Amino acid sequence: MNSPPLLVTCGLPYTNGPCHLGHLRTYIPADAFVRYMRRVGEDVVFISGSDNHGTPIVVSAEQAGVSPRKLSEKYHQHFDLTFKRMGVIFDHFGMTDNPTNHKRTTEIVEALINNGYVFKQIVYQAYCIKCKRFLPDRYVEGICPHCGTLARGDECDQGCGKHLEPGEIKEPVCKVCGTKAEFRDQEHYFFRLSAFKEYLLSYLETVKGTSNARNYAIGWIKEELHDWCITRTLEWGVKFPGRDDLVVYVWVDAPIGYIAFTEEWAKKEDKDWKRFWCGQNRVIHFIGGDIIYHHCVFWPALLKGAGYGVPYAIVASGMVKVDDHKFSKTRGYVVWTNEDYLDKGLPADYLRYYLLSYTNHTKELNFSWKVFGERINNEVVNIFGNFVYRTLFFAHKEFGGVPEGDIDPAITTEIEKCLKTVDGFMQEYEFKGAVDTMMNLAAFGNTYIQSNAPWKLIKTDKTLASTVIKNCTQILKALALLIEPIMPEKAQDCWEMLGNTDPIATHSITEAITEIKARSIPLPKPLFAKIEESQITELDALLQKRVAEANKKMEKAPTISIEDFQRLEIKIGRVLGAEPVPKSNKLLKLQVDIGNEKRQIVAGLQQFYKPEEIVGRDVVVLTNLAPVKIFGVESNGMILAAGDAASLLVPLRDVVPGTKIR
Ligand code: B3M
Ligand code: ZN
Repeated sequence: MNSPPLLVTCGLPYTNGPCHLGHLRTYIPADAFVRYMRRVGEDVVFISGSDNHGTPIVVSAEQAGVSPRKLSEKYHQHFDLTFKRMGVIFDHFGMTDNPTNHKRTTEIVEALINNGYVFKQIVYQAYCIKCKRFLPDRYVEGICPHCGTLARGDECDQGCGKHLEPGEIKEPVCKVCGTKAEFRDQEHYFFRLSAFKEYLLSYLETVKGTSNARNYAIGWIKEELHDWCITRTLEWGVKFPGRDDLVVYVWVDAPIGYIAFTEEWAKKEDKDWKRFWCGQNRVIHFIGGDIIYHHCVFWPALLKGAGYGVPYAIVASGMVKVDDHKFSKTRGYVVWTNEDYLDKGLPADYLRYYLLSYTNHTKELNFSWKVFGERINNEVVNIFGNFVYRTLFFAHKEFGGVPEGDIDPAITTEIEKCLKTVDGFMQEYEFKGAVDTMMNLAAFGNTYIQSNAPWKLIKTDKTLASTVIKNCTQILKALALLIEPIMPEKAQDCWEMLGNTDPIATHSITEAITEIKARSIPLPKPLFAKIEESQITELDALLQKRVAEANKKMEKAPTISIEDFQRLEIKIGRVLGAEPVPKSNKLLKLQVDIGNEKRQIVAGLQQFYKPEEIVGRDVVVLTNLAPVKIFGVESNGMILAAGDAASLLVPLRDVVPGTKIR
């Protein structure tokens, strides 16, 4: 049997927030790869969908006051539409909450159970006494046991990046109500991931894709391979077989979505999905660099354990920074695909070009509006656009279109060389190399037309001028065919400007070297519009404003020195007497012993404490505060209390009045 079609997938976006640049960094290269492979004759199926389960969605749905299903449907449509607007065209875009995936997940979990890879175990799970519920994954926050950073329940996202098993997190706090959580035991099911250590090591030696994926994964496996808890106490999700109170962990049913979506596509197209997932296959996963562990360790083990074929390649993209800052929605370092880009009237193709050509696929991409504007104007508009316009304008004016004549063999050789280099890069997921090579051909075209100056030749030797322009249109044809995976819309426009009417995507890239036939062409319009500096300034200002607003929201007190602190004199004081301040329903007048003297202090405690509740108690007093008169009563110091209900600070152990706090 000949090799099966390529099945390319993209990591599934969670349905709890809109599409942003971070998503596009994976989706656009995947789409360009698919387009390219099709145009060199591969049969490719391109699959993705939305990830609907897990606590992030439940938490967001609770906050929005809708059901997780409703929220998922809303964002599912949003992603589907946004990807289309960006020219990312899937053959199928499914939902993990749909019946096909519930069924496939159940089948796979049952297979794992039957094959002996699932065991039951008691775990100590964070539990919130106030909310009266267990706190899976993102319901809990605490300290990472590995590196000590503040972490989410299931991963140390700000620190060491490790996956955390239920019960591992230290000092857990309920994310919903802020209460300190306690650990309670609960029965859960585990996947025996440790049994796959040897298998995974040999699998990862041969898996194709980018080296970052392979190398990280091998490093982790050599360290330690823990069994994975694959159940959660949640309502929302795929039920664990035979247990109504448990669902499977979202990272079980999410990747299984890739299979379920293939099934849905196959049904629509009357094809056999098993060809892609059982036995040898050519499944290529495009993912973000933060989910390598899930795709290179957990997922192949799960497939293997359930008797399925394992992925052929894993392609992991580097992270995105914005203005040299870690991508962060809460800090405002984010670029929203619709709101900040498409809705501003910017062409999808510009962002596609920028994302594909900025740096290598596995490296960090640092987005800034300024560099974006510069690169589009200097490269796309000035090099590519210029060559298109000069060639077509001249061809139209002097010859009414593409003239008759032969192509110079040196030009054909140059194009062939370019095709070969681009192919080498694309096969290796080196998109930047491929785009740069295409742009080099455009630059070559510019040099060629400039040095041959057909606008001069036309006056002396019309035949020679016509040969030069014929060669230029041949280069242009090659460029349009080559650039289609990168800038599909602009490539189509260019194709039509060359006098064609059919879709460029139906043409093989190898047609770049077949002679362009003489034909008439319309008067050309500029293919690309320059991005105005004022627009860049405006877009950048919007970003800066968002960052400033985020900063304000999270505003922290400025750092002070130890000397600053030492200027405060804080002592333990014993309350000797307390009575209401006349005519005030908030204030109490206190007499406080602070060691070597007695102070009168007015404090806003009347609503929270009866005088007899605090007389005799030791409290914390700021003693060097300048005296003031409140309601005509002198106050000489301040009693320290916390929160809206003025909870008084008290020493944990006995100390004598006047003891300094340092
Ligand atoms: N929904 C998103 C992420 O962690 C997650 C991907 C699932 S891929 C099967 O990036
Ligand atoms: Zn709680």
